[in-house]
Amino acid sequence: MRNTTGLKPVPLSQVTLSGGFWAERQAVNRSVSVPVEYDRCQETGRLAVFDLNWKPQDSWRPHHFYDSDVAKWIEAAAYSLTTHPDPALEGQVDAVIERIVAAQQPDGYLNTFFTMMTPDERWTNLRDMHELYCAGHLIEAAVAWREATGKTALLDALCRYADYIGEVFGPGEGQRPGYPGHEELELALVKLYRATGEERYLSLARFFLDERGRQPHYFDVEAAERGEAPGQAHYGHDHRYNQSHQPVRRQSTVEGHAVRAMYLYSAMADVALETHDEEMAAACRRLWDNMTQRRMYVTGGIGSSSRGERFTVDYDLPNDIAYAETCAAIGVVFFAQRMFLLDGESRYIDIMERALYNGMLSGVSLQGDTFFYANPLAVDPAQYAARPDLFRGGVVAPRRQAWFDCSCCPTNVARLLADLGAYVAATAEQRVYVNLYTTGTISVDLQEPVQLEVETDYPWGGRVRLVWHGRPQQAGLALRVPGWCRQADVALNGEPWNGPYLRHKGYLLLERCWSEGDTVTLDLAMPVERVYARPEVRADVGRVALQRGPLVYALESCDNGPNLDALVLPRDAALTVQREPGLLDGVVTIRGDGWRVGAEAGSSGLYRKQAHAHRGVSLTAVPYYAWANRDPGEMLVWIREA
Ligand code: FUB
Ligand code: ZN
Repeated sequence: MRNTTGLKPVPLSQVTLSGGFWAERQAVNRSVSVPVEYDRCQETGRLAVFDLNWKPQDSWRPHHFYDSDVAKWIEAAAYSLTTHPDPALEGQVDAVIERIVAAQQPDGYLNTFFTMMTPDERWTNLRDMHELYCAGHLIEAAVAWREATGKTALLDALCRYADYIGEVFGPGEGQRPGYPGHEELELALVKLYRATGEERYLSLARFFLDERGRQPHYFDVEAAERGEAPGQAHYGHDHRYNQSHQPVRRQSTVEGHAVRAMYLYSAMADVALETHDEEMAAACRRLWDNMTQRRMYVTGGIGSSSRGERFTVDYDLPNDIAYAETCAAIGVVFFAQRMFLLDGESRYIDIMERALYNGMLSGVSLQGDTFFYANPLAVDPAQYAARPDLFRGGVVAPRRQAWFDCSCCPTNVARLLADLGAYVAATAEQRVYVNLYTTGTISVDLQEPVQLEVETDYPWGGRVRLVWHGRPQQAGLALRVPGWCRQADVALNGEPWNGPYLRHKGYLLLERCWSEGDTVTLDLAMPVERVYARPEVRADVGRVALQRGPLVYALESCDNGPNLDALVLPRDAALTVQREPGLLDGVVTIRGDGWRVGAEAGSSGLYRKQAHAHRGVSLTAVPYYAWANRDPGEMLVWIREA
């Protein structure tokens, strides 16, 4: 049995982010994103649905997963209030919760779309209609709200709903052997189990996982009951689309809709962890390896195809038509955290960090009021405008947008950013693991209480200073050495560390009797790195990406002129970094000398027989997450290399 690490995340309430990179992003999230998302939920009827009185003449129409957007907004507000109390926001959430609770039906059912629009169709189309998905998001919101405020009205309502779901679904006589078409409820039930201690929620989560992909196939059976022709595929997709093509324990390649997949695998890892289920854990590890070794962008984005928002085949990672939904990168963060808890290896956090700093963070503007749904790695706005069919116009744009018809991403970003403290550190017995380096404090109870004060300029610089506060005690401090880092030096109280240390599963494990004021300085060498994809990734052959620390960089046309594909970076070009406090809320830029192809004047004709001339140019790259915050233009991650 491998999954016995005993690791527990340090809860959000015990971590403060007091300055630096993530604290700044959280401040924007709190002061801009959370309020604007409330307004947009209000303007679009997402709040009003809970009043159950929609009329055809209303300016909006209920949608079958509107409930989930409001639930994610509540979660964002709950996490934000945990670290930054705000009575006005709390009152606003309380008022929303009152409307939600009032929408609950006498039998416990709680779904606005079905209650209002199709009351006779409850549970008739689990495959497409997101009933169980919405239930999951409401449960997550209820747990978060109880944890943030101690208030139980929403949790009580959602326990009733979960109990009702547990009556409808299950292996017993008269119960349905169904499961969510869009996974989400499974991981929410594990959260509900942890919040209440009620084993039945964990069992229900495991039931849903183990029913998935069994024969006779539930989605085929229910489709036949709806009178659909056998084999009629969901939006043209097969059972892979929702990961029901095989029992989950047998799956070994990441398939289908990427967000669904991440929520499923997260729940599988949760159940593996809670029940010491080694077979389930092994499936999670296989899926993780397949995803990270073959089907993930360098930004941590996943799900390369806009059609079906899904995974395709190994190494199919096109850049310009990359879908890489923001929610999918968020799902990677969820899955990574659970894999870390399962196995205690830092490689999972490496991927979490990749997704956080790149594919997730690109989803929100620096101002916090506009969002990307898709996160391509190469953008030419003219092409986007001309070919909306190819790029699914609307969700992929050279500019972030205020909201979407299907607006799952904005509230997902808000809830993750507000909850970021919960990903910073973990404990196992007498050991503190520091996973994300960010200025603030981490408070934990080992044999004695400890407060770790962390100060760092990360991700701009690799120095991290950690001060131990607390009574003397023998303990371990496990400092993550990021996978991108080739040289990590550590000092204690100003002297190079000369005590024993272990490199353990990617951590620098410092064991000693710690005393008040002991100061550890970790220096992570952070040069610019050139990153190459394996040649099977056709889109990246002959190209290089620039990375410094956890940040992947991109060229933008506002710095480099139009047609970024005509730029070439010689392999031996020196790359320099510059701190630019006035640019893009303060970034480090990377510069190097390269060439521009085809710079000759007066060249005419589409094709010619002479090779084009090259002109020397200086290239400037900015962090990928910060692209599209200036004049709209082109962007490119994978640069041609000579
Ligand atoms: O279907 C609910 C959410 O909307 C999914 O998670 C996203 O991919 C988007 O399709
Ligand atoms: Zn989304």
